[in-house]
Amino acid sequence: MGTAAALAIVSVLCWAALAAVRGSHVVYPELQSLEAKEVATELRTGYHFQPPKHWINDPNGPMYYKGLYHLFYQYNPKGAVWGNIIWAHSVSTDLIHWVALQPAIYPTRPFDVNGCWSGSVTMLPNGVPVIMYTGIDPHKHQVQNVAYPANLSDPFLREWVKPDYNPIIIPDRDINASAFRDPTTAWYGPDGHWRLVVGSKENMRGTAVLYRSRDFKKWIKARHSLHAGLTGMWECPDFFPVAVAGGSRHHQSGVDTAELHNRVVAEEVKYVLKVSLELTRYDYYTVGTYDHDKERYTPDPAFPDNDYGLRYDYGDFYASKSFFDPAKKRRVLWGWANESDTVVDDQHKGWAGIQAMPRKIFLSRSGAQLIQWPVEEVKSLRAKHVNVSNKAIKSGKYFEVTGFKSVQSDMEAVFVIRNLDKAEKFDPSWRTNAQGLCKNFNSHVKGGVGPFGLWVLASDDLEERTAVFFRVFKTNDTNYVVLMCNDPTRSSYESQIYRPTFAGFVNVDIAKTKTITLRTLIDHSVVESFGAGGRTCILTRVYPKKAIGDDAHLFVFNNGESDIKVTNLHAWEMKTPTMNKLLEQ
Ligand SMILES: *[C@@H]1O[C@H](CO)[C@@H](O)[C@H](O)[C@H]1NC(C)=O
Ligand SMILES: *[C@@H]1O[C@H](CO)[C@@H](O)[C@H](O)[C@H]1NC(C)=O
Ligand SMILES: *[C@@H]1O[C@H](CO)[C@@H](O)[C@H](O)[C@H]1NC(C)=O
Ligand SMILES: *[C@@H]1O[C@H](CO)[C@@H](O)[C@H](O)[C@H]1NC(C)=O
Ligand SMILES: *[C@H]1O[C@@H](CO)[C@H](O)[C@@H](O)[C@@H]1NC(C)=O
Repeated sequence: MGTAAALAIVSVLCWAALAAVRGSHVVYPELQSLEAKEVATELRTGYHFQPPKHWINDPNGPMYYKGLYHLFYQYNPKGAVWGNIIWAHSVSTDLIHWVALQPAIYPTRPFDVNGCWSGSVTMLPNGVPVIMYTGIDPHKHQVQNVAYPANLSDPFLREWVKPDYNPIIIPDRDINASAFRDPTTAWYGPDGHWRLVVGSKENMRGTAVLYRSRDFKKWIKARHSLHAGLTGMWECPDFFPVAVAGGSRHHQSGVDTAELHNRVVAEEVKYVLKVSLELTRYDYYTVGTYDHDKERYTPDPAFPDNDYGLRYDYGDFYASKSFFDPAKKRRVLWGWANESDTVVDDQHKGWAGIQAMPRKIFLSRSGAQLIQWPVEEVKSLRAKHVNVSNKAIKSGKYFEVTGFKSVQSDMEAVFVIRNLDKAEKFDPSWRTNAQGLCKNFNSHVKGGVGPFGLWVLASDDLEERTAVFFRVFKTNDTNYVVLMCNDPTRSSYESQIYRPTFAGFVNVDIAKTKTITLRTLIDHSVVESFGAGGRTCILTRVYPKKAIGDDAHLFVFNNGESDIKVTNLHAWEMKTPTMNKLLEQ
């Protein structure tokens, strides 16, 4: 079928009542197995993870095994919309260059005949990795299955075997069998039991249903869940330890989930519980304590445990999963960034979805939040470099960073604010609505201190541009609030594109530092920003029409009354790594 015919069908179907939601994805039955004939390259990302074509979503079971990083992910081998879900599999030596292997897990047995959904890997003490994933059975019930490598000597772990004793966890009568998925990595308790949680809901209550097992085969549901909250279905829970400052290990080092039976270690760690909210489509986390005996996780009171909780990322970033990397003693986070264009666009492009750059995560020194930073290996892609130093930007002015191609680049900047007197007054009721605040005070609205920051993927006439910026408000004479925004409302002039002004507050003492840093990874249709050294992160997908290829420009702007100074700005063109080339076998 030609593209025109395919598109005609698409436009008839998409907006018809056929679209339904299954799991948490919109389902287009007629498009699920419509093979992409062509792959549109114009807005494809260069160094973000993606397969050669078709739909991807959640990262699954990331791990390190015998010198290789493994990433599995939810994949539709047959089309560019959600459906036919299997576990695709890729490996890398550096988290940057990827080779695609044959799919690891796909429907073969009654316990996963209707889909192989998300899950995690647990490294058993004998060095054997085991996958636990959600299978969709003949009754469309969500059940949990395990799979083991067929050949432990193969560092690629190409082949996985599903034992006949699957499924190993089935929903009992108290559990909604249509809302019971995404098992976590298991942790080992001092009592010799493995434990893990599965995401679920009871009416509006999201729950992390707890199971325990001695042999990883027979699992028993605990009397109460690990934790629950009134936020609707919890998808993709992730539960892991983080080092605290002042302990015997550096606070930036990762802690292996499996190490936790050791009580000495337990005194030097806090726990993080992250859940993905099916209703609002974002990932939030709390930091707290875990009581092995009572089998309970308790968030520390300082962390809002609700819709206003701290987020890994205030933009397009969902279904994330972390793993402990023993090679570099760090915890690495993967997260899925979906498309913001339409299903018609995705059919046309032949692909949909990327993974955000893997991020190193750790608890901040103060313990108030997690810090995220692109893994250091990203720097290996840096090529042509330009820099700007000590450049003042007066009120209402901007300048272009020239001499390099910014369409696929990495940029780090340090902004200095000399004077905070002009900061606008902050209304305490705005505390819970950074996104709404950024919508009202967008990059075109002149401010006191800020908006200042970048226009990325901008056309030379600035008709198209995505703004990444900061704005400082004053609560009183000594206290300030910093807002970080991503405003894609002028990224292109396609009316159908989803482009909310994403925003988060930044936990910095601006009165003391007078400085704020910004790192932005620009990659054709993704803008991934890390404010204040990774305290606030925002990823956005944008689809410029003019600002593509060599016509994409990078500007620094200041639309506030106070002058701003860029003390240092470094920008690099980024090379294109090997991205999921099929391994010759
Ligand atoms: C297991 O993997 C190793 C390493 O790739 C290989 O040499 C060996 O032939 C494999 N064994 C089987 C039974 O496939
Ligand atoms: C079970 O979950 C499904 C999917 O979210 C929902 O449609 C259904 O109403 C739930 N059933 C009950 C009894 O809550
Ligand atoms: C920044 O660029 C200038 C030239 O514009 C150069 O002399 C200087 O060495 C560069 N600094 C760094 C740190 O690369
Ligand atoms: C300013 O606001 C902060 C935080 O809201 C508060 O702790 C502090 O006491 C206030 N200072 C004054 C002088 O009102
Ligand atoms: C990504 O796409 C946008 C636009 O279609 C939706 O509004 C988001 O809900 C969706 N995000 C996720 C995590 O599915």
